[in-house]
Amino acid sequence: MDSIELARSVRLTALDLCHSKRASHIGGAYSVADILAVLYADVLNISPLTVDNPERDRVFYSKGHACTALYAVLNACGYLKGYDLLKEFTVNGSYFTSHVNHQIPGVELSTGSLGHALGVACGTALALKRKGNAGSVFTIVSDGELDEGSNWESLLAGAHHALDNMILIIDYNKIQSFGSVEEVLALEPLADKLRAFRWQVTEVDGHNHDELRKTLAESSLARNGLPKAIIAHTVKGKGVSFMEGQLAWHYKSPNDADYTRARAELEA
Ligand SMILES: Cc1ncc(C[n+]2csc(CCOP(=O)(O)OP(=O)(O)O)c2C)c(N)n1
Ligand SMILES: [Mg+2]
Repeated sequence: MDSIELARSVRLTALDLCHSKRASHIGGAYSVADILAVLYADVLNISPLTVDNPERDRVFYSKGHACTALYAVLNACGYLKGYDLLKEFTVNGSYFTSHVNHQIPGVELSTGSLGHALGVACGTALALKRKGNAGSVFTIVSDGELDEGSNWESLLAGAHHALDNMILIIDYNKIQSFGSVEEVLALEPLADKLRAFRWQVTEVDGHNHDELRKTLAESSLARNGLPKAIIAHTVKGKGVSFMEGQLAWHYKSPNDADYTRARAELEA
């Protein structure tokens, strides 16, 4: 499956999951869908057979509330053999909790309490460097999540330890739970802040697969003493017209009518 088909499949599966289980956070799943699709289709040195290989690339998915997108990409890429994601999602006792669970094959860290994965990823990247391990460490954070001070401590540490095997991807959809990022707690000028923290910064259209592929691949290869931050400009709810840029779809679950309309748009 190419990255475009994979992204469509991720959005369709997230829609099924959120609709059938009355689950939340479809807006944040849709803003990150293209990033995940390009990573898993074209960039990562990992496969269902190498999830435990020490030399693998790592993905730390910090925005654990948007679990449906991660579960969907792992499912489409064959990591979840023996599981029935659609049936098991949110069922009591199943691994497929409504925030990301590390017991699932291919998941490095349980997340959902925002602000924790970047620190763990930096520690992992430092350990890999010390061992001479070639793996890259990708971390995906949301923009509202950057309100958590723990991220800024991790940014300091990443630069201090020259973690050039670290690639931070910011899903900059400009919306958090209860308002826009700029009105709740402004991040701008974000690129300048990251550069001042001594991270190499690239800004991309987070829905343009060619741009994502090029930037992610180059960032993974460049071992130049600098950790990399990719600011991916995205749209919350991307792919479904009535969800795009709408705060309500941070939390809202699609009803039957929403489901039918969204499915038709995604399949068109
Ligand atoms: C530590 C912590 N505080 C609060 C929450 C509740 N919460 C869930 S999602 C969210 C913010 C969502 O906005 P953003 O981080 O921008 O994510 P995205 O737009 O990608 O969905 C919050 C505050 C949480 N999960 N963890
Ligand atoms: Mg956001």
